[in-house]
Amino acid sequence: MPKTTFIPKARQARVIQVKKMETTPKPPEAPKSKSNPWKLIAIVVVILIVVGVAAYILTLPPPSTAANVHIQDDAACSPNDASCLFSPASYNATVNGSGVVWKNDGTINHTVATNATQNGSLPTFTSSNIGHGQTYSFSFTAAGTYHYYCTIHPWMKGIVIAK
Ligand SMILES: [Cu+2]
Repeated sequence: MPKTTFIPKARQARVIQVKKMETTPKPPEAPKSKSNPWKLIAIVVVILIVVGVAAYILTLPPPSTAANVHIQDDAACSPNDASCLFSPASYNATVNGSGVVWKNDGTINHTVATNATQNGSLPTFTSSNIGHGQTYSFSFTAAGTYHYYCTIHPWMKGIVIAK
């Protein structure tokens, strides 16, 4: 059974009054000024430029992750696994230039450590574990050929030639 709302007479009159007020014709709106299509195009172009520049900036790799030597692996690195390596195996660095950056593009931890036996009196360095996506950098201050390897996977070897 539908609900019927009881409206007292006095209120009914008011409702009618309000309804009457609503039906009064609205004054005609002021004619809209014709929008300039070039203005719209200019706004769209500006938005596209802003979005484009933002997208470009966001896709740029942060400078800290710019790597010189990439560490790669197959997630296993069983002994003498050739797919676990430093790329390039030999890298030319500038003495007192910007440091050489190793980046782990693999999935498991690696290290970068100088082979003191092969390098003689050259400065030494040993990184801590470099996890997936992490970097390690070393600045070369003495010219020479630096043999290095991964302490976790000692068959992974590389060379930095600092000149
Ligand atoms: Cu390793």
